[in-house]
Amino acid sequence: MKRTIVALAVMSIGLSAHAQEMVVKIGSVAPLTGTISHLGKDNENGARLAIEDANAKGITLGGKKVKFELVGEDDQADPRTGTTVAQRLVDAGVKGVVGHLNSGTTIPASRIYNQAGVPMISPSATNPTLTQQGYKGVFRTIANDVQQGGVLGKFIAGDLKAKTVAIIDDRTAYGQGLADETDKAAKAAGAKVVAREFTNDKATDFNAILTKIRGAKPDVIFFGGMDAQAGPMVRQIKQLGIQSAFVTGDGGCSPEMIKLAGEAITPSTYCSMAGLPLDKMPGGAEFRDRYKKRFGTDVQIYSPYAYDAATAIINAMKAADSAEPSKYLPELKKVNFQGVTGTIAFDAKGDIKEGAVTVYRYKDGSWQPM
Ligand code: ABU
Repeated sequence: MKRTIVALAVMSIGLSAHAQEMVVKIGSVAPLTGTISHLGKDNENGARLAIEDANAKGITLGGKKVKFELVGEDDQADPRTGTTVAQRLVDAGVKGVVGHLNSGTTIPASRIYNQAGVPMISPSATNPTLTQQGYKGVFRTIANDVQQGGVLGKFIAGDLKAKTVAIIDDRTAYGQGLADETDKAAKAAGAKVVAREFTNDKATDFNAILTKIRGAKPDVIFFGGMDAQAGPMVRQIKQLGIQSAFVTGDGGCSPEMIKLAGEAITPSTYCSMAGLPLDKMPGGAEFRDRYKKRFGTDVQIYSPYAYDAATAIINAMKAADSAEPSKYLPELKKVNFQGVTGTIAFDAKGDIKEGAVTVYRYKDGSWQPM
């Protein structure tokens, strides 16, 4: 009899502890299929690690123990799919979103989240328009392409002393936007843009546009687009015997780009990153090791920024003692903490306050910060 009473008491304590647990869903959206799924998975892994860390801490909100749950969606890097999955996340009741990866999906999806009052932080979308729309719950943990293109233009005309540059973009919001900013800055720094060509974000054959560019003999070829195109482009530049240096932005600044370019990549290949080198980030070395241990792969590009984005959402919820977007959004605007990538604090528009840009050169099998 005594034993039964004790067992019932233990069960009821267990049940009431369980009843007090609250599940808080956080969305993560990126292309998980297609040519840049390696980058999408990297973003999701970053957000997942932050959520696992928060759950290990045993956070309570409004007196209830919280279990954060990641709800992953695949937007296939496609703007239309991006808005469809954004609505799906809103309908699933997510309280915040880490994503999307591409500017071309993030900008249209941000309208859905804004209408639903769900805060979103992109760890990778760099097109300036994202934070210029006047949406109150839109943020990013990475520098934007006005900053990145400004640095690249100066780098091409100044450091590389290029007199002439040919510019190619993939016609996405990111690729075209970064190409425009780089074009402007390179001209302002004294270089001449001798060709302006475009492709798309599914292409793998660039022979026609490269053959046209070969005739102009530019000192530098700049490409605004992702690693899935930049890698094969570098191979074809070599095959056509073009001697120009090759420069691209953060979308091509991955280990995957080196793999795709193969033996065609040389120390005249450069890329930029809208942030600090992983080793120079305050939490970079530790993140690299923990990421490898947890997922068995190396960091591609944006996972540290995704980690910080998810942590910013969770920290704002803690400060508000609530997971309700209307309650924690004012706290999200005020976050100020040392993240993996640096200080995480946003300006009035939602851009990261201390955005950095790093230029890398390919050397000895990896990207080396210059
Ligand atoms: N920042 C490059 C990749 C993501 C994007 O902005 O489209």
